[in-house]
Amino acid sequence: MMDTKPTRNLALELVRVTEAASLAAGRYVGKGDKIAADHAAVEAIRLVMNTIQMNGTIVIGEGEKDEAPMLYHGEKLGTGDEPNLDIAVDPIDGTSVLANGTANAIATVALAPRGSMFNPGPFMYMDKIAVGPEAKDVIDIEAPVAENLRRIARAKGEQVEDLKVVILERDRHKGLIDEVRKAGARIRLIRDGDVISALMTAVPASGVDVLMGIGGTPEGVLAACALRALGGNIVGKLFPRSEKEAALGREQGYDLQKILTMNDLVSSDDAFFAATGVTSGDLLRGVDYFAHGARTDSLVVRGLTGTERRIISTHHFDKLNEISSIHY
Ligand code: VTB
Repeated sequence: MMDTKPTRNLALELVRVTEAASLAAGRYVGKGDKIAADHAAVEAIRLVMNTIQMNGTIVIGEGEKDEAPMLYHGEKLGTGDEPNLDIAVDPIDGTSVLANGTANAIATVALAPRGSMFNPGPFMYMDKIAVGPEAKDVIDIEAPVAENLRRIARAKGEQVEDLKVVILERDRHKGLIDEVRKAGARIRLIRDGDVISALMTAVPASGVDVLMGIGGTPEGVLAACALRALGGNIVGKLFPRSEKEAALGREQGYDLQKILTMNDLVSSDDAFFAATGVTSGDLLRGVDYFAHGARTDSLVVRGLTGTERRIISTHHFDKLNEISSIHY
Protein backbone atom coordinates (compact mmCIF):
# COMPACT_ATOMS: atom_id res chain seq x y z
CA MET A 1 0.00 0.00 0.00
CA MET A 2 1.33 3.42 -0.93
CA ASP A 3 1.14 6.23 1.53
CA THR A 4 0.73 9.22 -0.75
CA LYS A 5 -1.57 12.08 -0.02
CA PRO A 6 -4.65 12.51 -2.18
CA THR A 7 -3.90 14.93 -4.99
CA ARG A 8 -5.96 17.52 -6.81
CA ASN A 9 -8.78 16.17 -8.98
CA LEU A 10 -8.81 18.42 -12.03
CA ALA A 11 -12.09 16.90 -13.20
CA LEU A 12 -13.78 18.89 -10.45
CA GLU A 13 -12.43 22.07 -12.00
CA LEU A 14 -13.16 20.90 -15.54
CA VAL A 15 -16.83 20.56 -14.75
CA ARG A 16 -17.07 24.33 -14.32
CA VAL A 17 -15.75 24.62 -17.86
CA THR A 18 -18.32 22.27 -19.39
CA GLU A 19 -21.11 23.77 -17.29
CA ALA A 20 -20.27 27.26 -18.56
CA ALA A 21 -20.22 25.96 -22.15
CA SER A 22 -23.61 24.30 -21.73
CA LEU A 23 -25.17 27.32 -20.07
CA ALA A 24 -23.97 29.55 -22.90
CA ALA A 25 -24.84 27.18 -25.76
CA GLY A 26 -28.10 26.10 -24.15
CA ARG A 27 -29.63 29.43 -25.17
CA TYR A 28 -29.36 28.29 -28.80
CA VAL A 29 -31.20 24.99 -28.45
CA GLY A 30 -33.56 24.51 -31.38
CA LYS A 31 -32.69 27.86 -32.95
CA GLY A 32 -31.18 26.37 -36.07
CA ASP A 33 -27.83 28.16 -35.71
CA LYS A 34 -25.11 25.68 -34.87
CA ILE A 35 -22.29 28.12 -35.51
CA ALA A 36 -23.58 30.64 -32.98
CA ALA A 37 -24.12 27.85 -30.45
CA ASP A 38 -20.60 26.52 -30.93
CA HIS A 39 -19.16 30.02 -30.71
CA ALA A 40 -20.93 30.69 -27.39
CA ALA A 41 -19.57 27.41 -26.00
CA VAL A 42 -16.03 28.14 -27.24
CA GLU A 43 -15.92 31.56 -25.55
CA ALA A 44 -17.20 30.18 -22.26
CA ILE A 45 -14.72 27.31 -22.31
CA ARG A 46 -11.77 29.57 -22.96
CA LEU A 47 -12.74 31.97 -20.22
CA VAL A 48 -13.18 29.35 -17.51
CA MET A 49 -10.34 27.08 -18.60
CA ASN A 50 -7.91 29.98 -18.21
CA THR A 51 -8.71 30.11 -14.49
CA ILE A 52 -7.39 26.56 -13.93
CA GLN A 53 -3.92 26.29 -12.49
CA MET A 54 -2.23 24.34 -15.25
CA ASN A 55 -0.01 24.71 -18.29
CA GLY A 56 -2.34 23.26 -20.91
CA THR A 57 -1.88 22.88 -24.66
CA ILE A 58 -4.78 22.01 -26.95
CA VAL A 59 -4.16 18.79 -28.87
CA ILE A 60 -7.79 18.23 -29.84
CA GLY A 61 -9.62 21.48 -30.55
CA GLU A 62 -11.54 23.36 -33.17
CA GLY A 63 -8.89 22.98 -35.88
CA GLU A 64 -5.73 24.79 -36.93
CA LYS A 65 -5.06 28.40 -35.92
CA ASP A 66 -5.94 29.91 -39.31
CA GLU A 67 -9.38 28.29 -39.39
CA ALA A 68 -10.21 28.56 -35.68
CA PRO A 69 -9.61 31.83 -33.87
CA MET A 70 -9.98 30.08 -30.50
CA LEU A 71 -9.34 26.64 -29.07
CA TYR A 72 -7.02 25.88 -31.98
CA HIS A 73 -4.46 23.09 -32.01
CA GLY A 74 -1.44 24.32 -30.04
CA GLU A 75 -3.27 27.06 -28.13
CA LYS A 76 -2.15 27.44 -24.53
CA LEU A 77 -4.78 27.54 -21.82
CA GLY A 78 -4.65 27.76 -18.05
CA THR A 79 -2.55 29.92 -15.75
CA GLY A 80 0.74 28.62 -17.21
CA ASP A 81 1.82 26.95 -13.96
CA GLU A 82 2.42 23.21 -13.62
CA PRO A 83 1.09 20.59 -14.28
CA ASN A 84 1.87 20.39 -17.99
CA LEU A 85 -1.15 18.93 -19.73
CA ASP A 86 -2.70 18.05 -23.07
CA ILE A 87 -6.24 19.30 -23.62
CA ALA A 88 -8.97 17.72 -25.72
CA VAL A 89 -12.06 19.81 -26.17
CA ASP A 90 -15.29 19.38 -28.09
CA PRO A 91 -17.21 22.51 -27.07
CA ILE A 92 -20.42 20.91 -28.35
CA ASP A 93 -20.53 17.31 -29.50
CA GLY A 94 -23.70 17.37 -31.52
CA THR A 95 -24.02 20.93 -32.87
CA SER A 96 -26.68 19.79 -35.36
CA VAL A 97 -28.77 18.06 -32.73
CA LEU A 98 -28.43 21.17 -30.58
CA ALA A 99 -29.57 23.37 -33.45
CA ASN A 100 -32.59 21.08 -33.89
CA GLY A 101 -33.23 20.73 -30.18
CA THR A 102 -33.04 16.92 -30.28
CA ALA A 103 -31.32 14.57 -27.83
CA ASN A 104 -27.78 14.04 -26.59
CA ALA A 105 -25.82 17.25 -27.28
CA ILE A 106 -23.06 17.69 -24.69
CA ALA A 107 -20.16 20.01 -23.91
CA THR A 108 -17.03 18.02 -23.16
CA VAL A 109 -13.37 18.46 -22.19
CA ALA A 110 -10.56 16.11 -21.17
CA LEU A 111 -7.08 16.67 -19.71
CA ALA A 112 -4.11 14.29 -19.58
CA PRO A 113 -0.35 14.63 -18.99
CA ARG A 114 1.60 16.44 -21.72
CA GLY A 115 2.35 14.17 -24.67
CA SER A 116 -0.18 11.49 -23.77
CA MET A 117 -2.99 12.31 -26.23
CA PHE A 118 -3.07 11.10 -29.83
CA ASN A 119 -2.67 13.89 -32.37
CA PRO A 120 -5.17 13.21 -35.20
CA GLY A 121 -3.13 15.27 -37.70
CA PRO A 122 -5.10 15.55 -40.93
CA PHE A 123 -7.35 12.62 -40.09
CA MET A 124 -10.86 13.76 -39.30
CA TYR A 125 -12.23 10.19 -39.21
CA MET A 126 -11.41 6.88 -37.63
CA ASP A 127 -13.18 3.55 -37.64
CA LYS A 128 -13.92 2.56 -34.04
CA ILE A 129 -15.40 0.01 -31.69
CA ALA A 130 -16.13 1.00 -28.09
CA VAL A 131 -17.34 -1.25 -25.28
CA GLY A 132 -17.74 -1.29 -21.51
CA PRO A 133 -15.59 -3.16 -18.94
CA GLU A 134 -17.00 -6.69 -19.43
CA ALA A 135 -16.05 -6.82 -23.10
CA LYS A 136 -12.87 -4.77 -22.94
CA ASP A 137 -10.50 -7.61 -23.87
CA VAL A 138 -12.39 -9.12 -26.80
CA ILE A 139 -12.79 -6.39 -29.44
CA ASP A 140 -10.72 -6.43 -32.63
CA ILE A 141 -11.11 -3.69 -35.23
CA GLU A 142 -9.86 -6.09 -37.93
CA ALA A 143 -12.25 -8.93 -37.16
CA PRO A 144 -15.61 -9.21 -38.97
CA VAL A 145 -18.55 -7.39 -37.38
CA ALA A 146 -20.39 -10.63 -36.56
CA GLU A 147 -17.29 -12.02 -34.86
CA ASN A 148 -16.93 -8.93 -32.68
CA LEU A 149 -20.59 -9.10 -31.72
CA ARG A 150 -20.34 -12.81 -30.86
CA ARG A 151 -17.32 -12.17 -28.63
CA ILE A 152 -18.93 -9.17 -26.92
CA ALA A 153 -22.12 -11.13 -26.26
CA ARG A 154 -20.14 -14.07 -24.85
CA ALA A 155 -18.06 -11.77 -22.61
CA LYS A 156 -21.27 -10.28 -21.24
CA GLY A 157 -22.97 -13.65 -20.81
CA GLU A 158 -25.61 -12.60 -23.34
CA GLN A 159 -26.82 -13.57 -26.80
CA VAL A 160 -25.99 -11.41 -29.84
CA GLU A 161 -29.75 -10.69 -30.03
CA ASP A 162 -29.51 -9.00 -26.62
CA LEU A 163 -26.90 -6.47 -27.73
CA LYS A 164 -27.67 -2.91 -28.73
CA VAL A 165 -25.18 -1.33 -31.15
CA VAL A 166 -25.01 2.43 -31.63
CA ILE A 167 -24.13 3.58 -35.15
CA LEU A 168 -24.00 7.07 -36.66
CA GLU A 169 -26.74 7.36 -39.26
CA ARG A 170 -24.62 7.96 -42.35
CA ASP A 171 -24.59 6.56 -45.90
CA ARG A 172 -21.11 5.22 -45.28
CA HIS A 173 -22.58 2.84 -42.69
CA LYS A 174 -25.07 1.01 -44.94
CA GLY A 175 -22.81 -2.07 -45.12
CA LEU A 176 -22.10 -2.02 -41.39
CA ILE A 177 -25.81 -1.73 -40.56
CA ASP A 178 -26.58 -4.72 -42.82
CA GLU A 179 -23.88 -6.79 -41.15
CA VAL A 180 -25.11 -5.97 -37.64
CA ARG A 181 -28.69 -6.81 -38.65
CA LYS A 182 -27.59 -10.06 -40.23
CA ALA A 183 -25.72 -10.97 -37.05
CA GLY A 184 -28.97 -10.45 -35.13
CA ALA A 185 -28.07 -7.54 -32.84
CA ARG A 186 -30.29 -4.52 -32.30
CA ILE A 187 -29.29 -1.05 -33.48
CA ARG A 188 -29.73 2.52 -32.37
CA LEU A 189 -29.00 4.97 -35.15
CA ILE A 190 -27.86 8.39 -33.97
CA ARG A 191 -27.62 11.68 -35.86
CA ASP A 192 -24.58 12.92 -33.90
CA GLY A 193 -22.73 12.48 -30.67
CA ASP A 194 -20.56 9.41 -30.58
CA VAL A 195 -18.63 10.62 -27.51
CA ILE A 196 -21.62 10.21 -25.21
CA SER A 197 -22.58 6.98 -27.00
CA ALA A 198 -19.10 5.49 -26.49
CA LEU A 199 -19.30 6.46 -22.85
CA MET A 200 -22.73 4.85 -22.50
CA THR A 201 -21.26 1.45 -23.35
CA ALA A 202 -19.55 1.61 -19.95
CA VAL A 203 -22.70 2.61 -18.07
CA PRO A 204 -24.73 -0.57 -17.45
CA ALA A 205 -28.11 1.16 -17.10
CA SER A 206 -27.75 2.94 -20.45
CA GLY A 207 -28.90 -0.07 -22.47
CA VAL A 208 -26.08 0.45 -24.98
CA ASP A 209 -23.50 -2.32 -25.42
CA VAL A 210 -21.31 -1.30 -28.35
CA LEU A 211 -20.47 1.70 -30.52
CA MET A 212 -19.32 0.84 -34.04
CA GLY A 213 -18.44 2.72 -37.20
CA ILE A 214 -16.58 5.65 -38.64
CA GLY A 215 -16.76 8.82 -36.58
CA GLY A 216 -14.54 11.73 -35.62
CA THR A 217 -10.93 11.05 -34.58
CA PRO A 218 -11.06 13.91 -32.04
CA GLU A 219 -14.21 12.34 -30.60
CA GLY A 220 -12.30 9.05 -30.40
CA VAL A 221 -9.61 10.64 -28.20
CA LEU A 222 -12.21 12.19 -25.89
CA ALA A 223 -14.07 8.90 -25.65
CA ALA A 224 -10.78 7.12 -24.87
CA CYS A 225 -10.12 9.48 -21.93
CA ALA A 226 -13.55 8.66 -20.50
CA LEU A 227 -13.52 4.94 -21.27
CA ARG A 228 -10.05 4.39 -19.87
CA ALA A 229 -11.24 5.85 -16.57
CA LEU A 230 -14.50 3.87 -16.65
CA GLY A 231 -12.70 0.59 -17.35
CA GLY A 232 -14.04 0.13 -20.88
CA ASN A 233 -12.13 -0.01 -24.15
CA ILE A 234 -12.00 1.63 -27.56
CA VAL A 235 -9.97 0.49 -30.55
CA GLY A 236 -9.80 1.93 -34.02
CA LYS A 237 -8.02 2.66 -37.24
CA LEU A 238 -7.57 5.94 -39.10
CA PHE A 239 -9.96 6.38 -42.01
CA PRO A 240 -8.65 8.83 -44.64
CA ARG A 241 -11.26 10.80 -46.60
CA SER A 242 -9.18 10.80 -49.76
CA GLU A 243 -5.93 9.57 -51.26
CA LYS A 244 -4.58 13.10 -50.80
CA GLU A 245 -5.29 13.02 -47.05
CA ALA A 246 -3.74 9.56 -46.81
CA ALA A 247 -0.57 10.77 -48.59
CA LEU A 248 -0.36 13.85 -46.37
CA GLY A 249 -0.72 11.68 -43.28
CA ARG A 250 1.97 9.26 -44.46
CA GLU A 251 4.30 12.22 -45.07
CA GLN A 252 3.71 13.28 -41.49
CA GLY A 253 4.65 9.81 -40.25
CA TYR A 254 1.21 8.25 -39.69
CA ASP A 255 0.85 4.52 -40.33
CA LEU A 256 -2.63 3.96 -41.77
CA GLN A 257 -2.52 0.23 -41.13
CA LYS A 258 -1.77 0.66 -37.46
CA ILE A 259 -4.42 -0.45 -35.01
CA LEU A 260 -5.05 2.37 -32.57
CA THR A 261 -5.51 0.95 -29.11
CA MET A 262 -6.97 2.92 -26.23
CA ASN A 263 -3.39 3.39 -25.02
CA ASP A 264 -2.46 4.97 -28.36
CA LEU A 265 -5.39 7.38 -28.06
CA VAL A 266 -4.48 8.35 -24.50
CA SER A 267 -1.37 6.78 -22.99
CA SER A 268 -1.89 7.75 -19.33
CA ASP A 269 -4.26 6.64 -16.60
CA ASP A 270 -3.97 10.09 -15.12
CA ALA A 271 -6.65 11.64 -17.33
CA PHE A 272 -9.65 13.76 -16.41
CA PHE A 273 -12.93 13.97 -18.29
CA ALA A 274 -16.03 16.11 -17.87
CA ALA A 275 -19.25 16.36 -19.86
CA THR A 276 -22.34 18.48 -19.29
CA GLY A 277 -25.66 17.93 -21.05
CA VAL A 278 -26.91 20.69 -23.33
CA THR A 279 -29.99 18.89 -24.66
CA SER A 280 -31.50 16.05 -22.65
CA GLY A 281 -30.33 12.58 -23.58
CA ASP A 282 -30.14 9.08 -22.20
CA LEU A 283 -27.40 9.81 -19.74
CA LEU A 284 -27.45 13.53 -19.01
CA ARG A 285 -30.25 16.05 -18.71
CA GLY A 286 -30.00 19.18 -20.80
CA VAL A 287 -29.77 22.70 -19.41
CA ASP A 288 -32.98 23.57 -17.65
CA TYR A 289 -33.58 27.34 -17.36
CA PHE A 290 -35.89 28.87 -14.80
CA ALA A 291 -36.50 32.40 -13.52
CA HIS A 292 -33.05 33.91 -12.74
CA GLY A 293 -31.11 30.70 -13.13
CA ALA A 294 -30.59 27.24 -14.56
CA ARG A 295 -29.75 23.69 -13.61
CA THR A 296 -27.05 21.58 -15.29
CA ASP A 297 -26.29 17.89 -15.19
CA SER A 298 -22.70 16.65 -15.59
CA LEU A 299 -20.56 13.55 -15.39
CA VAL A 300 -16.94 13.86 -14.26
CA VAL A 301 -14.40 11.08 -14.20
CA ARG A 302 -10.86 10.75 -12.94
CA GLY A 303 -8.68 8.11 -14.56
CA LEU A 304 -6.23 7.59 -11.72
CA THR A 305 -8.92 6.51 -9.27
CA GLY A 306 -11.80 5.64 -11.60
CA THR A 307 -14.11 7.80 -9.48
CA GLU A 308 -17.16 8.93 -11.43
CA ARG A 309 -19.28 11.74 -10.13
CA ARG A 310 -22.62 12.98 -11.22
CA ILE A 311 -22.92 16.71 -10.54
CA ILE A 312 -26.25 18.48 -10.66
CA SER A 313 -25.70 22.21 -10.20
CA THR A 314 -28.03 25.12 -9.68
CA HIS A 315 -26.75 28.38 -11.17
CA HIS A 316 -28.04 31.80 -10.12
CA PHE A 317 -27.87 34.24 -13.01
CA ASP A 318 -28.76 37.29 -10.91
CA LYS A 319 -25.51 36.70 -8.98
CA LEU A 320 -23.42 35.40 -11.87
CA ASN A 321 -24.21 38.26 -14.20
CA GLU A 322 -22.79 40.70 -11.64
CA ILE A 323 -19.35 39.11 -11.80
CA SER A 324 -19.14 37.32 -15.15
CA SER A 325 -18.24 38.64 -18.59
CA ILE A 326 -20.53 35.99 -20.08
CA HIS A 327 -24.13 37.09 -20.01
CA TYR A 328 -26.12 34.00 -19.12
C1 VTB B 1 -19.19 11.99 -35.16
C2 VTB B 1 -20.18 12.52 -34.15
C3 VTB B 1 -20.07 13.98 -33.95
O1 VTB B 1 -19.09 14.17 -36.12
O2 VTB B 1 -17.90 11.87 -34.64
C4 VTB B 1 -19.25 12.83 -36.42
O3 VTB B 1 -19.97 11.94 -32.91
C5 VTB B 1 -18.29 12.49 -37.55
O4 VTB B 1 -19.00 12.15 -38.70
O5 VTB B 1 -21.07 14.43 -33.10
P1 VTB B 1 -19.73 13.12 -39.76
O6 VTB B 1 -18.73 14.01 -40.41
O7 VTB B 1 -20.34 12.16 -40.71
O8 VTB B 1 -20.77 13.94 -39.02
C6 VTB B 1 -20.09 14.71 -35.28
O9 VTB B 1 -21.33 14.56 -35.94
C7 VTB B 1 -19.78 16.17 -34.95
O10 VTB B 1 -19.73 16.92 -36.09
